[in-house]
Amino acid sequence: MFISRLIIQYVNDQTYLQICEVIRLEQIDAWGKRTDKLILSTAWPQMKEIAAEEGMIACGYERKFDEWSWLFQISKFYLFEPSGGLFGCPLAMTNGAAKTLEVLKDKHSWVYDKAFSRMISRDPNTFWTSGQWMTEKQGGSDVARGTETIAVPQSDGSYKLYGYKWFSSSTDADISLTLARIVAKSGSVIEGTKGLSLFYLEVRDENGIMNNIQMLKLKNKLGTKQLPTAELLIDGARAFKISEDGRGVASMANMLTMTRIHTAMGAASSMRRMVNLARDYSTRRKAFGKILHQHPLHVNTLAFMEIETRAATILVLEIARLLGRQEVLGKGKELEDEAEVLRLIVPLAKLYVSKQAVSVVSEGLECFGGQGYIEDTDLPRMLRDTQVNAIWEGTTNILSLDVLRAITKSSGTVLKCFHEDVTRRIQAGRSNAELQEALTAVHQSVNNVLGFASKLSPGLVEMVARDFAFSLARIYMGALLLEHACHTDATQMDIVTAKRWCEKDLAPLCTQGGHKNFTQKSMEQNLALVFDGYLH
Ligand code: UCC
Ligand code: FAD
Repeated sequence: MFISRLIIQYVNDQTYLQICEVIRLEQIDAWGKRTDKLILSTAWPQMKEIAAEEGMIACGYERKFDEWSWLFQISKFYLFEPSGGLFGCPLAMTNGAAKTLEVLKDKHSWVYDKAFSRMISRDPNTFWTSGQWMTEKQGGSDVARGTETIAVPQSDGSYKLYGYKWFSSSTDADISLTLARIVAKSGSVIEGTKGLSLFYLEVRDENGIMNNIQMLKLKNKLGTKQLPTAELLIDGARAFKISEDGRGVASMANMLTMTRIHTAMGAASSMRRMVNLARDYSTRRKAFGKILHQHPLHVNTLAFMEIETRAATILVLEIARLLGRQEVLGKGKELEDEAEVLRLIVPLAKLYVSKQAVSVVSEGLECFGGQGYIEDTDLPRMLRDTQVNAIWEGTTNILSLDVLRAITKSSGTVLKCFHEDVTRRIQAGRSNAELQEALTAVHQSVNNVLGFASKLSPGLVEMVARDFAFSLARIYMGALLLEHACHTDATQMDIVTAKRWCEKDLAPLCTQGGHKNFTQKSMEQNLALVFDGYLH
């Protein structure tokens, strides 16, 4: 029922191309009045209705399935996403905002009472979505130095915000969480991360009048065309502080965690959609007198895509399972260790699956030959939309640095928990002769990578961060696939998937150069190489 609704919705709106054509911003009406009216696809508000009725956000918070509720929700999004016309983007931010408000509920009960209940509403008339405004012109990665928006305290306890938000994806959202610096009586602000606080604001009042926010421009983007991403001038918007002073970034971390999970899940689901389409095409298209699937080379290509997709999917679903356990099962050593692992694998999933998806979706286009490049097929749109996952919610490098942050903050216990977790998961494979080689590969890779990291000089850690993170991601996916292949319900293809994944190079960081490639000298060479003949 759920999927068929989406498909009908999709067909009613005819094609994505039409969706893209209709989106525009009408800033001023015929009589000169500023309206900042977004003219979106007709499907867009209907997607909001469907999202509410389906309880896309609600199902995570109603906890109907106890610790399995997040797994249920993320699985539902996995199905929703490829047909959801990118409405998954505002929903991701709504999920993140709901999580943030839920955590802060005791300290900011009225905001929680007002906004949380609307974000988890199943009634389209009361359902609210949220934006997430972090990026300013000066920096989307380096938010601490890049944020110039200020918050002027008002006598009633509220604040007026002034600033310029450079990217706002969910511009039609009802509310937003955003960062700003509080202006002291002296007129000064605190620079850096310690000066940032988190604010809640409503984008429009009950009459639809903008909260002193102007939409200056819709971004002209490579993809995500139907998503209204705008530049916003905030000129005295009424807002409410929902974090301790100077704890804005830390308080927003709950939102980032959730939206990064959504990003990884969305990327995995785009891989699944592409693989399914390419597989189907391979049963219809003929070349050299045979149907495509009769060509072993073509099927080998599809098999690579299938394995990448399975690995990405199992990682995302495991994250959702662990998240549910954290929320519902309370405390204990096992859960504390799981929390450490979860902190690590969320950025790993976001950074790795986003990259995998670009590769798999791109390969998928090629599986359609020339048709894969033709807009009318809607296939190029999929590649464009996939590309963004590596950028928004933190780029690959920034997420790699977040992996380092997680390790540093825990004084290394994260890696210990990671090692134990991987070791435990692959144990089951010991009794399965078919999986021995795979098991050894995971076992050796995790030891090699963690051994490598422990010997790295501090000055080189940042340079290695991305390769290190990629290796950890591949190892963890290998452990999950192996564990899955040992399950009593596992199929022969689950075993094949685990073997193929684990028997490729899980830790190129160590095998392809390793310490040799990451030295002070190679760091200097990198600079010389990149700027060879460019800087004099
Ligand atoms: O792109 C965006 C939305 C697009 C739409 C998304 C839709 C997705 C759905 C798709 C479905 C298809 S919104 C913008 C996203 N922007 C980012 O992700 C920012 C990227 N930059 C970073 O992540 C940076 O690393 C920053 C901003 C976090 C760095 O900030 P700081 O202030 O320089 O970092 P600090 O000083 O290291 O961290 C400040 C505090 C620390 O807490 P305390 O003080 O307790 O030690 C950190 O531990 O924040 C904490 N913290 C975290 N905690 C920082 N990052 C995290 C984290 N990831 N988890 C927990
Ligand atoms: P920069 O920070 O300038 O990064 C440029 C390059 O430098 C990147 O490759 C980066 O990896 C690299 N780099 C930066 N710092 C380091 C470092 N320390 N070490 C190594 N490499 C580094 N933001 C919002 O707040 N809300 C939104 O709703 C939103 N929607 C978006 C929608 C779209 C379609 C897009 C494309 C972006 C959106 N963003 C949004 C902004 C997005 O989150 C940022 O663009 C992103 O976080 C990167 O920031 P930046 O553009 O300033 O890049």
